[in-house]
Parts: sequence; structure tokens; C-alpha cells
Amino acid sequence: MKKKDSDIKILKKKMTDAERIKIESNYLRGTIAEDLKNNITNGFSGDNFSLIRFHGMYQQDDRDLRLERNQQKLEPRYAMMLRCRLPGGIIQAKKWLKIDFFASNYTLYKTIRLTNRQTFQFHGILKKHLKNVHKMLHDINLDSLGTANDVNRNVLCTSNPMESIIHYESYIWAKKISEHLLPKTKAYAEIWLDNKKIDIKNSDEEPILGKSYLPRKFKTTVVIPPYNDVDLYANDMNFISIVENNHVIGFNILVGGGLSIEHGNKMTWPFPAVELGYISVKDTLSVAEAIVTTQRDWGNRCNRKQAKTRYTINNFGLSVFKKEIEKRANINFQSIRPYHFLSRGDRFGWIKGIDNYWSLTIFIKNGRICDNEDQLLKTGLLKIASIHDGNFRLTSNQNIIISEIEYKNKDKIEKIAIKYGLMKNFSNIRKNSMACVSFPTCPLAMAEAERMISNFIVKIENIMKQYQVDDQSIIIRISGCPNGCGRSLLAEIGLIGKSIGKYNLYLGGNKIGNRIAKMYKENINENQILIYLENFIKIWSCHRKKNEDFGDFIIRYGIIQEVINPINDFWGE
Ligand code: SRM
Ligand code: SF4
Repeated sequence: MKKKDSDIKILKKKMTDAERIKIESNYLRGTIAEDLKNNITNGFSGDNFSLIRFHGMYQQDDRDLRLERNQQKLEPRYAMMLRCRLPGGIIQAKKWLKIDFFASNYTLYKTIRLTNRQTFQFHGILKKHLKNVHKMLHDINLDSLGTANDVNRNVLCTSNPMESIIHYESYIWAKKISEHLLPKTKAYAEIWLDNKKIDIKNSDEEPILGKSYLPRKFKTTVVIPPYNDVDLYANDMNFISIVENNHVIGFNILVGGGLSIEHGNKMTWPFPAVELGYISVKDTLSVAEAIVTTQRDWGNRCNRKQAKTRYTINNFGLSVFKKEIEKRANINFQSIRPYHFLSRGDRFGWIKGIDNYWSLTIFIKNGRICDNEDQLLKTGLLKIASIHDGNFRLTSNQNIIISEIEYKNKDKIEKIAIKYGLMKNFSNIRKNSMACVSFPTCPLAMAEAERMISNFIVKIENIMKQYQVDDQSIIIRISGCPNGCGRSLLAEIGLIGKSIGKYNLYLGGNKIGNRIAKMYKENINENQILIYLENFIKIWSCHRKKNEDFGDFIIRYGIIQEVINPINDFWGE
């Protein structure tokens, strides 16, 4: 077949170095094993720096110490961040004991960080302790495979401990999708577990991902309406559970969501996932595979800024993309079944499930599990883990649910939770806030996020009180850079770091999370942000319609233009 001009242009373009690294890695081995033996440096060299990410680890250095170490002519304080794989965020409480032990004894920061993709990270693991962490995870039947780099990441599932049957069925699909799309290489077991088997079908062939894996990271959710706590619209592939007679019978499929941009680069844009159609449960894995392999084959491997599914869909068109999925999965999408979302937040405190088990949702400031003068979160969770037979469930809002509590144990757990400050009362504003990790560990951070949000929220709480709207909630999110890990572009008020102390202010996301926020002001400091926000909150408190949310008001009142099609509207006037 004669090649089209456009194909030739793509062939002539140079593949990114990330593609070379994958292809030459021998299914993700590189020379990681040799590098591990090198005690001269705490870091990894060459391609291994990138390859260890496929094994769930990032090499970082403490940015607070960079200057000092540089002056002392020392290498940066290299240490690894490890992200566990935990589909649906469920982990037996007993396993937490080992996780806590590892954090306390083998990491530089001694904390555990819950992420907004329902898992946890250890920060600050020295190279010499890396095998220990993988062995510890293996002992409790966990791993960190495929939690980073160009693969399908941790699969999210709505945290819904009340409707146990629907949740269980949706969760099982989240787990099956995760396992189906996982890298099959033996490299992980060889390098980290001295060749012990891990609980996936091991094979050196990668029938789904191929030798060069995916063009870019890929994110998946399973969602149970009306709760969009997983922020599905930010994900590449989404399965919305459709329920009949208290069982999941199928899924509405939405594709092509993503939030990251580059400051000022109009060739990058955020996009909320769009509908493809409805499928019955029996087609779940073949459709998941078809979407992933289409993105594998059609995704842009010459420009990583244009490599995610939303750009592939934009290049080929949604109907062409849909037909290809139907062909590969040998199905026909049916019309989308009715669904609606009400909220994105977690439901804090005690909830009784239909199975009569109780669950306790605990708010964790930015997901950071540590002890401080206000709260002994780490000690409290450890105490609960040591007596609790059920599970911990990590939420996509960086919080934790103690679940499957029998009525007879409820008081015992509550006493511990109160004693260690786990049940402190926080404002609605705070409970709906989120920040990414940012400084000091994130190498890409441009401004503070996690370390800045706490005081920022106090100031917003005061403004809310002043205008007597402190019983209301506004979704406020902060990301330290335009990669947008804090999902700021789906917030009613979103800050994105520009440089130290300076942010772009975005407004106009909505409560259910399907509207992208738009930039209101660029490169302003906290004081300037607070002046704008105080004025908007004041106007909102006087002129809002009954129950009108801040994000909706800000658009109706003409403060910001609604983003309807982000490709045209996000950057435009
Ligand atoms: Fe993220 C890179 C932290 C959720 C978009 N993200 C990073 C790295 C690994 C920095 C790096 O590449 O060296 C950050 C590590 C910081 C640290 O010290 O821990 C980091 N991202 C996080 C976490 C921990 C934020 C949090 O506070 O919870 C989240 C981990 C989730 C997980 O368990 O897997 C996290 N990242 C997100 C999200 C939100 C989501 O997935 O719902 C996004 C935006 C959604 C999206 O993908 O569009 C996000 N992270 C990025 C990007 C931009 C990707 C892109 O499409 O261009 C990067 C940079 C990259 O990949 O090149 C990035
Ligand atoms: Fe780091 Fe930027 Fe992600 Fe924040 S948004 S964790 S600063 S990459």
C-alpha cells in the first residue's frame, strides 16, 4: 500500500529518547541489577534512571538540601520514591503494620504519603534499601509494578463501602483490568525478588503492551455513580458501572481525559473524558485491551507532550477511534445508558453499609501520614491496624476509610481514633481541598503545594466566615507545576505553580468534575490571590442563587468564561 504524505512525515520525525530506552531495555531490565551493586553513588545511571520508573520508583533528591550539598561538593541527596500498586485502593489493615514499619525504619522522611490515585508512596528510600522494600511488599502480596511511566497505572475504583455488592463487583473489575494490562516481564521478579514468582502471569513477551510499551502514561477508573470521587474525567479510560437489580451488568465507556499542560504552550490542553458507548460486563477486558492497544499503536511517539490518548483521539477523530475499538474488541457499542453524578468528595465519619458492617472515613491533610502536634495520624492508624480485622481503603481524595468494622468493635476503634486526633472536625473547605506533593521531593515543582495549602486554607476559612458562607464548600486544589497532579484544572478554585511563590489562578470547575477551569490571572502571589478570592467570595455570598456553587456562580456572573471545548476555549480570550 502506498504511504500517505502524512505517514511519511511521521516516519521521518525522530522518535523520542524515551522510545529508544524502552526498546533497548530488554523488557525493562536495562542494567538496573548491575547499577544496584554500585555503592559509589546513591543514584542510578543512564537509562536506568528512567527504567526504574516502570518498576514503580522515581529517583529524587531533597531540593531543600541541593544548594548546601552543592556547596559542600557532595552529590545531591539521592533517594527513591516508591509507589505501590493497589487497584481500588483496598488493603488489609494487617498489612499496614509492615508498611508502617518500613516507613519508620527505612525511609528518610519516615512518613507514608497517600496519593490521589488510591495508593501510597514512600519517599526517601536509599538505594541500599530498595530490595528490602520490594521483598516486604512481596511478603504481603503487593508490588509496585506499573505504577509509573508508560503503562496503565493504578486502576481507581469508587470508594463505596455502603453498597457492598455493587462496590465489590466494580472493585473486582478494577483489579481484573489492572492485572490484564500489567507488564508481563519477569524483570521485576528477577531484579527485586531474586526471581521469586509474583502474582501475575509471567512471560517475557508483552502481548498487550509490546516491546516499546505505551507512548505515555495511561490512567483508568471504574466508577459507581452518583459518586465521581475518582475524578473520572481526568482519566484516559473509564468504566461507569451500570447497575440492575443490585448487580453491575455493564459499563458506559468514556475515554480521553487528561489535565496536564505546559505553561504558555497552546499545543497542550486539558480535556474531560468523552463518551464512547455502553458495553456489557462480558466485554470489559476485550474493550480495555482494544483501547490500550489502539493508543499503543496510534499514540504519538515523537512528541511526549502530544502522546496521551486525548491527542490521539483529536488526531484521528472520535468516530474513527471508536470504530477501531469495535473492530479490535469485536463488539458494537450500544447507546450510553443513563447515569448522573452528584459529588466528588468523600463522606467523612461513620457510615453503616447495607451488609451491616460499619466504616469510618478519616480526613488526612494532603494524604500525609505522620505524627505532629495536632494529630498523631501515623500512630493512630498503626494502633487501629493492630486490632482491626477488616480493610483500609485509600480514596482518590488522599483520605482513608477504615472499613468492614463489626458493630461490636465500633467503639474500640472510635476511642483510638479520638485519642490520636483522627476524628478532628475540619471545615468543608478543608475537607474538599487537595494539593500535590511538590517540594521538597518533586523534581518538577515550580512552587510549593502540600507545604503551602494548610495556611492558605486557614485564610480562606476566615474569608468564608467573614461573609457567613463557612457552612458551604468550594473545591480548592493546588499543584506545584502545570503537570497538574493536584487536579487543579478540575477545581472551582485551582492554583498552578509558576515560580517560587507565584501561581496562575484558575476558576470555574464544577462540583461533579466535568468542567475544566480557566485561567483568571497569571503569575500572582498569595496575597494577590487572596484579594481576588475575597472579592469573589463576597460577591458570591450576596448574589448567588439558592444553593448555587461557587464555580457555577463565577461563570454565570461573567467573572470567567465557561470552558466548553477546551481545545478552543482553554487558552482563548
Ligand atoms: Fe503526577 C509526574 C506526583 C497524580 C500528572 N507526579 C509526577 C511525579 C512523579 C514527578 C516526576 O515525574 O518526577 C510526582 C512525584 C512527586 C513526589 O515527590 O511524590 C507526581 N502525581 C503525583 C501524586 C503523588 C500527587 C499527589 O499528591 O497525590 C499523584 C500520584 C498518583 C498515583 O498514585 O499514581 C499524582 N499526576 C497525578 C494526576 C492526577 C490523577 O492522575 O488523577 C495528574 C493529572 C492527570 C493527568 O494525568 O493528566 C498527574 N504527574 C503528572 C504529569 C503530567 C503527565 C502528562 O500527561 O503530561 C507528570 C509529569 C510526567 O509524567 O512527565 C507527573
Ligand atoms: Fe510535582 Fe508538578 Fe506533580 Fe506537583 S504537579 S507533584 S509539582 S509534577
